[in-house]
Amino acid sequence: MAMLTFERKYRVRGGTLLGGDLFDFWAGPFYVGIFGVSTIFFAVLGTVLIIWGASQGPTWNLWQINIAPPDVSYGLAFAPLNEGGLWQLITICATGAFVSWALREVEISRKLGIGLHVPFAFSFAILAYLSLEVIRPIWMGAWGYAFPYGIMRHLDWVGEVGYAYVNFHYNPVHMIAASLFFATTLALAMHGGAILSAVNPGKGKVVKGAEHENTFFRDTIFYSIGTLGIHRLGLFLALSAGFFSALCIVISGTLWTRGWPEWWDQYWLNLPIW
Ligand code: 07D
Ligand code: 07D
Repeated sequence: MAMLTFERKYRVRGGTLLGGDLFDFWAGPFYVGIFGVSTIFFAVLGTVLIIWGASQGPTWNLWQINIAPPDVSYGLAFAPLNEGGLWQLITICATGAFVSWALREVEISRKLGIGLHVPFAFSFAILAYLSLEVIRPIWMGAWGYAFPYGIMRHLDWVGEVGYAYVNFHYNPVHMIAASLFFATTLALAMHGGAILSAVNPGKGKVVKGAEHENTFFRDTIFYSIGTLGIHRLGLFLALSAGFFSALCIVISGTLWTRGWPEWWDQYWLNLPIW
């Protein structure tokens, strides 16, 4: 079915989670929906608040704009706008926009009658964000432990938090997460390469299919995971990377408060083989 015919057939009312027919329409190619409206509301409000925060700061340089969370002394209380209150409102807007976006993806998937894999995947990014900005700060007792909104400043935060635990590379869960990120890029590179090599073999050559791709992997590594399997593996690797990232930061400062290299000393030095 040609794309335009397909879209006409499937762009029908229904499948919404909230609000029934309200906002159940398209603006050009974009589905609106109640969650499209709430995404725009939170995203615009959050952006205005960032611009307001920037106007209160010393610079308009995009890279240096910084909107910091409240000082740790405020604990989990609301802070005055210019002392972290803006950061708190922006965090509410960001969470509202991310969750609205995920729910809009759910509504579109339901309309199409496809699985919820995409919103499920995006929810792992939201989980990682919330682990940094909400779960860990609440667990540690102050919003001041969250990362600040600034392109360069948030990198300083990652560095500072990394060194606060002496060497973050020794965090075993960070090791798993980093390995999973590497594994994800390896899988995508091999998958993208395999597909292109078969369907885009060069001018004048016959396009090949799944049998060729499967045989390539059986010949090189004895095993081909298959056409569906590679997508399952890719999704699994990527979601695991996000999950273990969220876990590695959430346990730092909560379950483990000392330097991460020390974590290994607990049992490594006590192994009976020494
Ligand atoms: C390619 C999809 C497109 C998305 C893009 C991001 C904004 C923010 C904000 C003006 C892959 C658009 C950015 C809308 C504008 C203001 C205030 C996704 C793609 C292009 N980071 N981070 C970046 C965010 C955290 C870290 C770049 C967001 C954690 C490191 C961009 C979040 C930690 C490095 C950015 C977030 C961390 C970056 C490119 C939220 C651990 C880099 C991102 C909401 C996860 C890299 C100058 C990219 C860089 C970079 C955005 C959180 C670490 C500005 C929105 C606190 C080490 N981060 N980041 O391409 O060059 O992502 O920084 O959680 O080296 Mg970051
Ligand atoms: C949080 C982003 C969520 C995004 C959302 C969507 C918009 C819309 C609109 C484009 C999680 C936003 C959308 C804004 C955009 C338009 C139109 C993603 C998030 C909801 N580290 N480290 C990680 C490595 C070191 C440290 C994760 C490697 C040092 C700390 C990953 C190395 C020290 C933290 C990772 C390395 C250190 C991390 C990040 C190498 C510093 C975290 C990925 C090779 C001295 C963070 C949950 C991630 C984390 C994290 C990898 C080095 C510290 C596994 C490969 C040793 C403090 N590091 N790291 O989580 O776990 O993405 O966050 O050296 O907090 Mg690390």
